[in-house]
Formats: sequence, C-alpha cells, structure tokens
Amino acid sequence: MKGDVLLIHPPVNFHLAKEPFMPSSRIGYGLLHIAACLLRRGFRVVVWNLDDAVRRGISPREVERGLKTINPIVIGVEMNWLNLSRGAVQTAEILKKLRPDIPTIIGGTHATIFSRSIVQKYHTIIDGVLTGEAEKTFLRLVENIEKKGIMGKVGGLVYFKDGQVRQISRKKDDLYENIDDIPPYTTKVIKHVTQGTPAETPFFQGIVGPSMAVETTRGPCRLKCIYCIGGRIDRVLGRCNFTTHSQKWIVDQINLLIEEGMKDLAFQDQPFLSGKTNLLELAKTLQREKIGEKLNGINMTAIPGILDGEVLEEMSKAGLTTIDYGVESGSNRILNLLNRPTSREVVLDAVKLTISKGVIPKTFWMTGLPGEKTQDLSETRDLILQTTKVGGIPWWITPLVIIPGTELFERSEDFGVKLRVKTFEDFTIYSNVWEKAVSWYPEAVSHETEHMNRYDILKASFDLKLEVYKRSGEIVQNFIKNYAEKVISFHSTLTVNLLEQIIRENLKNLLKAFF
Ligand code: B12
Ligand code: SF4
Repeated sequence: MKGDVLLIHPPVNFHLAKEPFMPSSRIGYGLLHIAACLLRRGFRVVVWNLDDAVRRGISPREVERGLKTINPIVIGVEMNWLNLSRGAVQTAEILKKLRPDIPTIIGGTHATIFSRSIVQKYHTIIDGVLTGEAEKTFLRLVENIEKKGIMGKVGGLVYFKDGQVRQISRKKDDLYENIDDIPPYTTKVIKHVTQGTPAETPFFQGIVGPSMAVETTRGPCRLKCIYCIGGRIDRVLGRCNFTTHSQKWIVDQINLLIEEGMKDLAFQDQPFLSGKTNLLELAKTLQREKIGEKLNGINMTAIPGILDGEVLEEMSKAGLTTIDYGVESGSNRILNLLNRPTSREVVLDAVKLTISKGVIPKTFWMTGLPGEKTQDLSETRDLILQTTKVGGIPWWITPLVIIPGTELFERSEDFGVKLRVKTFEDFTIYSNVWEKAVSWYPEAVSHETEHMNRYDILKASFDLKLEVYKRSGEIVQNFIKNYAEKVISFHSTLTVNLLEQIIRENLKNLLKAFF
C-alpha cells in the first residue's frame, strides 16, 4: 500500500473575528481531480475542508491530532482563489511548525499567478508552489517523494534554493491532453479533521440543497473580455487549446455525485463555447439518463445571446433551471470597450428567450468599469429594471474587482484605470475583511477609473442594489404572476412557493454580496 497524501482547502483567515466578507465554502474541483488521480494510482488521499473545521472552532492542537492519524508523505494546500491567500499561508505555517519534515506544496490559480512572490517570501514554511494544471505533476511529485525522498524536477514547480527562487519549466506532457483521462472526482475523500471519518458537509449548501460544480471544459475561451482571465488561462494553467469532456465523462461525474448525495449541480466553466451540436448532444444525453429527475436543478453560465431557442429548450427539458448571464453593463459603449460580444438589445432578447423555455435568467452586473460615467450607470439601471420586467432576476451587482492575469490588470493605464491592489500582499485584503450587513468595503475596491474613485464605484453598485431591493416585492410578484407557471411546466421539481423563496432570498442577499 502506498503512502497517505493530505490535500487541504484552507480557511480564508484563521484570525478573523467574524465571517469573511468573501467566504470560501467550496473546495475547488481542481483539487478534487488531483485527489482522484492519486487514488487511481493507489495512494490513500484525505481532503480536509479546514474552512469548515475552523468555522466549527477547531484548534491547532486538534489539527495536530488529525495529522497524527494520517501521517502524510506530502501535503497540498489549495490557493485557487484570491480570498484564500492569507489562509493558505497560515495553514502552511501551522503545518510546518507541527511537522517540518513533511513537504508542503501550494497550488491553484492564484498561487500560480503569484508563485515567485509567494516562494520568495514564504520559502521557510512552503516547500514549493506547483503552478498550472497539476493532476499529472502533483502525482509525479508525490511519487518522487515516495520513491526517492525528494520532490525532483517536476514541471511547473517553483521553489527556493541557494538563496534564489527557481522554476522548472512546463512541458506539453505535464498535463492530460485528453481531459477524459482525468477521473471524475469523488467527495468521499473529504474527511473530518479530527476523527478521520467522512465529513458531514462535503457539499456546498445551495438554497435548495447540496450543490457541486461539474467540469465540462478546460482551456482558453476564444472570446477575450478585457476583465476576464478566461481568454488567457493558457498562460496561467498551461493548456493551450479549448477542449470539452465527452458526454459520457460528464454523465459519469454527475451520476457519481448524485449517488453521493448531490441535489443541485452547476456547469460554471464554459460549456456554452462548445458549440450547438455539442450542447444539443449534452442535453439529449442528460435527458436519456433522466438526470433532471434526480436533481432539484441544474445551473450553467452563458454569455447573453450565445444559446439559441432550440438549445435552451432541450437543456431545459434536461433539467436546466437557471442560467447565470454576465450582463455587466447596460451601456453599449462600455460593453464594446470591455470587448463583450453583447449589447442591450441582445441581453433583452436573451432574457425573454430564456424564460420562454422555462429557464430562469439570473443576471450579473458590475460598476467601476473602465470609461464608465454617470450616463452609462443610468443606462445600466435602466437595463436592470427592463430585464426584471421580462423575467430576469438580478443576482449580483458588484464593483468590478480587477483580477491579476487579465488584460485590464496588465494594461490598466491604457484603459484609464489606476490599480489599488497589485501585489500578492495587496491581494490578501480579500482574506482580511469581515462581513457587514451591507457591502460597503472601500478597502477592497481594486481600482479607480478616470471618472470614479473607489467611493464612487462602491456607491454606484450600492445605489443599483438599493433600486432593485426597493422593488423586490414588485419583481417577485411579476415573476410569479407571469413566469412561474412556465418554469414549473418544464420542471416538476419546482413549486411556486419554492421559486418565490429562492428569488426573495437572493434579492435580500444582493445587498451583501461584494464579489
Ligand atoms: C468554474 C469556476 C468556478 C466554479 C467552480 C470552481 C472549481 N474549480 O471548483 C465556482 C462557481 C465554484 C467558482 C467560484 C469562485 N470563483 Co471561480 N472560476 C471558475 C473558472 C471559470 C474555471 C475554473 C476551472 O474549473 N478550471 C479547471 C480546473 C480543473 O482547474 P482549477 O480549478 O484551476 O485547478 C487546477 C489548478 O489550479 C491546480 N490546483 C488547484 N488547486 C490546487 C491545489 C494544489 C495543492 C495544487 C498543487 C494544485 C492545485 O490543479 C488543478 C487541476 O489541474 C475560473 C476561470 C478559468 N477559466 O480558469 C474561475 C476563477 C478560478 N474563479 C475566480 C474567482 C474569483 C471565484 C470566486 C472568488 C468568485 C466569487 N466572488 O465568489 C469564487 C470562489 C469560490 C471559493 N471557494 O471561495 C477567479 C480566481 C482569480 C483569483 N486570482 O483568485 C477565476 C480565475 C476567474 C476570474 N475571475 O478571473 N469558480
Ligand atoms: S467573460 Fe466569459 S466570454 Fe468573456 S473571456 Fe471570460 S469566459 Fe470568455
């Protein structure tokens, strides 16, 4: 039998007095796919949701006790998201104190972007950052440690030696070219920190039930919206071409999670880019497998206007209940500047078409966009209100956070933007702030524009949220009166009461969400 490997989803911050303003309730499926690859090779893998454990009041002593029950040969700590930056480093620090002999490796999108700074500053507590997609490379690293006692020259590894940060370059073979070669992930690896028994909460709690994201695609998006990393993800994670999982792989993953208790599922990557034929096939496969009947709902993301009536109808019959539409702005001038392939007209048509097929269009909006002026904001306000009249539900209205690796981050000045948050240490602000009843977080606004300072950006999002919140009753009533029946006609698992509860709950949440 091979050795144990411990993978950790860290908390946002061990030392926050209250809940973090950007919670980290989900374990990334990237980490879980790494676990699946290790399991396939015969390693015993334990995943800890330390975020959940910290919320339940676990102490460092209990972490130590938990470690003794596993005795791993390597520990991997997830830093996929900016809000995990502080908590991942703190986790590594605790582990190094307890077990300096066990190599601790950090990985994930955010860690990859800042790998060199992280290693430079934290090399005494972190043995390396493993950059990019890591199913193959982490396995190689674990096997090297098991066989030779050293990490070895694994592609993408950033580490510290002889007073310098060093990096081993990645090769083509460092990732699975065919993503179907990566096994579906299981939540069974997620264990209780102290008892080592299966965790009570392996799933993220959605409004209706336990929910999980399922991977459908990998690789760079062909569209290049300036504020998004999607079109440039090849530079970060190392995969040069966009690729799609087979229908069989997706259904196997879904069925596995259903067996494990999942009730809600989300395709949050880019299935919408896989093309009409592929999406219709996916819909037919899900219908044949009766997936919709086994779940409360399926959610996916899409760009407004990219899905036609036939795809929407078939996906709805397959169980798709909601679509997340990133609308971002109601100003065509701004949409153009962002390189969004949409317009006000396209958005309105997409919302109408989507609800006509029984799928709830959730809309997402931002403020603080480059070039945005008062006139653009009033166009956004106008479009938000128009969409609510035709079946759209505003889900998030938040200030734009400029993420490293995006075109906007790298060419901020060309877009008239002044970044406030630039370095790894600057980004720890997203780990350091605790939640308030309303989302007023000037310290976490990432930038200022030619026309708006950070308070203007916050106020603009706040004003829009209030506009919607004030109309909550009206929005819910309009939806229930005109659209609930249509949604229920496609989805027998939903009821008017449930729809009302979900929409009300979210319109309340709108005031809280920052990013
Ligand atoms: C799908 C998706 C989601 C889904 C599911 C994510 C998941 N992986 O489980 C959901 C909806 C849950 C989600 C949520 C969020 N997301 Co998201 N998401 C994406 C998206 C579109 C695709 C990610 C993906 O699935 N890639 C494929 C998988 C397999 O790769 P991966 O998860 O990165 O994992 C690989 C490597 O990173 C690495 N790795 C990961 N973990 C570890 C750990 C170790 C130890 C090692 C060695 C390696 C390693 O190996 C993995 C396997 O190859 C990306 C954009 C993109 N195109 O990448 C944004 C992205 C990752 N998300 C982002 C953000 C900001 C968020 C949120 C904070 C948004 C919010 N405001 O709530 C939340 C955070 C959730 C949380 N836990 O706190 C940012 C992160 C930017 C940053 N610097 O932090 C991205 C890059 C998008 C963007 N805005 O630019 N997201
Ligand atoms: S926002 Fe969507 S469409 Fe635009 S680049 Fe990102 S993933 Fe692609």
